[in-house]
Amino acid sequence: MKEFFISSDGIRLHAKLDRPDDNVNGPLCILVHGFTGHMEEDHIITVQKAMNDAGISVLRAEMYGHGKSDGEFKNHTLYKWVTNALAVVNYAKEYDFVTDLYMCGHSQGGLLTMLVGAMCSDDIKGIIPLSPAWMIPENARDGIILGNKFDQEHIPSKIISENWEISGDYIRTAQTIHVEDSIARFKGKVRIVHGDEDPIVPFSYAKKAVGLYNDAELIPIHGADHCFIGHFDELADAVSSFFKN
Ligand code: FER
Repeated sequence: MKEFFISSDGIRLHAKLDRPDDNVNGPLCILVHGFTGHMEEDHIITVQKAMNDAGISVLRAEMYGHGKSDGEFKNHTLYKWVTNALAVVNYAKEYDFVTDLYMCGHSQGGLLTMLVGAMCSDDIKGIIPLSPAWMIPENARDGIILGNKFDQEHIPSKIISENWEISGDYIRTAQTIHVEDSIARFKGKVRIVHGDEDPIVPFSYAKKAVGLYNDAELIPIHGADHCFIGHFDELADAVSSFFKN
């Protein structure tokens, strides 16, 4: 494992690279956590190990305001995350050992994967959104953020929840994003992995996305919640089998 920082417009992004074999060229997958998440969460580690076992190098990166990266949580936005993820893609493209590039992310990181995959479809061969929270922009337009209501036409300066506080700019920027456009633009392979008992991101969104993508499949994890607790073996299989075809 190598630990380092990737620069993104003056912001330091904390990153870790895990390679199955330092002497072998092969694919690399960028892996990103969700809203309030970080790179050491159990479901993220499960995915990293499963990919390494399948011969895939994994570059975990923490986005603005998360983990050990720069920035405050309350100031993060999807725009900042997109800028950060583009910096990570550009960083990964510089590695001599990489044959093919993939991207995987959980929840808000899954939404990020859908957006950045579309922006970089010449460079990213396939994407693996895990419980992707792609209803965030639609919810922002409807005045909802993770179950908290606000006036969508008069966005407050901040939104305060039990466990977090976020600037109104998170909402302002999220409202401009139309994920269907990104879905239509990505022509590579897509595998969505989603628990059918996810109480945070409805499973119905995974079914809808798979129907809209050019080349997508859904791996449902029966009985699993948002973070696949108690279902890590199925999560690992769902991810590693993507690379075996
Ligand atoms: C929301 C629903 C889900 C939301 C965020 C999420 C910020 C993402 C959760 C996660 O990344 O785990 O309304 O608003």
